[in-house]
Amino acid sequence: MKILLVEDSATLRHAMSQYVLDAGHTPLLAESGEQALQLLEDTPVDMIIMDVEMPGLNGFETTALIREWLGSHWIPIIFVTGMSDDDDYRQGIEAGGDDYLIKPVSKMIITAKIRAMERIADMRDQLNRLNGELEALSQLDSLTQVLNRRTFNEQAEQQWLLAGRKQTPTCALMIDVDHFKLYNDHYGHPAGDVCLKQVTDAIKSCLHRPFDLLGRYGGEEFVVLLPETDAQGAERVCQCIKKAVAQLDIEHQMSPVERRVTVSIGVAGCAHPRGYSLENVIKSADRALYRAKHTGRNRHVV
Ligand code: GH3
Ligand code: MG
Ligand code: MG
Ligand code: MG
Ligand code: MG
Repeated sequence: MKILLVEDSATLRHAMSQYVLDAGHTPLLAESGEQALQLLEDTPVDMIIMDVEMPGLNGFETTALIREWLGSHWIPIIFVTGMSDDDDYRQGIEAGGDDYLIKPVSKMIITAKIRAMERIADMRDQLNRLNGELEALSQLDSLTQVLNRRTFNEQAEQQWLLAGRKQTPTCALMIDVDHFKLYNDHYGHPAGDVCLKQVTDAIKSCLHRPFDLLGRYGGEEFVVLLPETDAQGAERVCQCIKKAVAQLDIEHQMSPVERRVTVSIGVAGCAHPRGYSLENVIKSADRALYRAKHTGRNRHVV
């Protein structure tokens, strides 16, 4: 760990710096609160050991400023001070300190306190990692691992606004598996799940750009947003998806369309998006999908 020592007495600074080194960490030194703040601007540290009585900013003031500056990023701050009143102790904790040691402090105590704070910092890291994983999970549909409806809407809205500003054509596709209820009824729900995953992969294989968005909109319904794509581009993507689904060659004996799984696609919004809301374009893709269903399925309709 990088440990910042803020201490105006040169003797103490060097003694503590040796303790920190002996404990296997890297000491960084500041003679004043001001110097500490300056150093923190371009050097991330893992822990701070802070004197209280110093010329200029005192340790409490410095700590309060550091806490404000770091926001929700917590690092341990330990006061080491000659001020031994109960009220000083209270003030130190109030200012944002995590521990309060009264001078003289032995090497053993400092080493043990560093170890205790290190353990808490490890827990913080673990929590942050878990939070990151949860955040990622909460954006995805658990079966297909594509964006869930909420996240699709959020990200699509951003792309849509950008497309409006840049006046670039953007298309939306609604994709729905044909006669999927019959598929489930005949092959069972678990087989239906496998089928949905395969259809997802087929759709994905036709989306090549990092800003193309794919979401699971409902049970067997997917939605795609294609920024910077005109009607011809959308046509190519639809052909690709139909071909990729056909190549999956998933048997569907009960389907009156074909004896394999097919999809219908509704396309909308390919003109430049000024004046249209994303919601309207998706509704319009849904209406086109309805027409695809009612004109025989296994097709795309604009
Ligand atoms: P259409 O061609 O008109 O779209 O007919 P359909 O049978 O596909 O449409 P319908 O909306 O009647 O049925 C959709 C079916 O999708 C019903 C539902 O049980 C199934 N489904 C929805 N979500 C899942 C899922 O996560 N897994 C499985 N296996 N089935 C699902
Ligand atoms: Mg001092
Ligand atoms: Mg339906
Ligand atoms: Mg369907
Ligand atoms: Mg449906």
